[in-house]
Amino acid sequence: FCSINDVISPVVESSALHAARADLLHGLLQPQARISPKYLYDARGCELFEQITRLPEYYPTRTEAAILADAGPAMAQVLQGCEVLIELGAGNCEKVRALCRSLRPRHFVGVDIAGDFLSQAVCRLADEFPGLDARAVQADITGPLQLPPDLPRNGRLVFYPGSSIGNFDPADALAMLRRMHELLGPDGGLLIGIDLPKPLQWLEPAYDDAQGVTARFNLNVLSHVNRLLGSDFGEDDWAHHAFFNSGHSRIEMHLRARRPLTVAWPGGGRHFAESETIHTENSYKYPLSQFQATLAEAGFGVCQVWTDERQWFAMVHAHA
Ligand code: AVI
Repeated sequence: FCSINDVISPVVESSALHAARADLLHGLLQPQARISPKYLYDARGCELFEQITRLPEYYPTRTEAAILADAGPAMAQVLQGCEVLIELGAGNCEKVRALCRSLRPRHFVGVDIAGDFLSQAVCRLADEFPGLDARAVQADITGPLQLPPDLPRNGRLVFYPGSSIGNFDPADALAMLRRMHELLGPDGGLLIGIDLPKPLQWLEPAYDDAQGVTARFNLNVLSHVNRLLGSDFGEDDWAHHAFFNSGHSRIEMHLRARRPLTVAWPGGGRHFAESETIHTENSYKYPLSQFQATLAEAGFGVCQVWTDERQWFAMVHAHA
């Protein structure tokens, strides 16, 4: 069944809004202004991200899907015994379908910050897999996670696809992996997707596509911020800017002021010089050995890795 009414919100809405405002103000007032990438995902942002995943330049989604399809039988062998599938950042629950088909888990918990979008996706999954106990948990996965208390602890597999771990700075990624480890019993595991380093000619267009969908995705964060903060950012005043920072092995997304401008919000504001930027996202491209070392630091054991022919993307399985 699908427990659409069972969406768990960890905080009452008003305190969540208060925390979001404080977080946004803190970021906007730094010398290098920043907006956390989690604000990219309002309803419109989720739609735009779905469009990104279908762009010819955006290789991660289809490369990962191909690995999941090709290595499906081998993965099913390694992951057998998994009865409880927990997907973090589940979104439209598209990627977990293949695993549900091969593993036939009894329980599925999708966790995502976008509650309505998630609930609908979980309902569709429940329709497709009769007998699956499918639940939606609305939560910010960057914080402590409360799973339904009656969820069995044995046989858990945390599924974190899409290389979303790459959107966290290394220290935060380590902290997240540690929290994932805490969700698992001794027989649990993690199946995680990571995007590997590759030549610039493929990397940069994936974050600056010809149709301008990624630009719209990046600019849309300003409308979301306006709604949360009561600010007066104008999308036309800003330009999308994405580049690979090789020193940090990450794509950086910024919004660059097209002219000198002042943005106001209740109780304050900030002046931006022409070309000054707001940093909106990092997307780290981890060498495999470095990521495996991070997993070990987070408490995970022996890993199995599946990758594509070009070694652009990897699915890593780690034991608790
Ligand atoms: C969700 N995340 C893994 C995407 C990425 O590739 O870092 C977000 C994204 N940003 C721009 N395009 C896609």
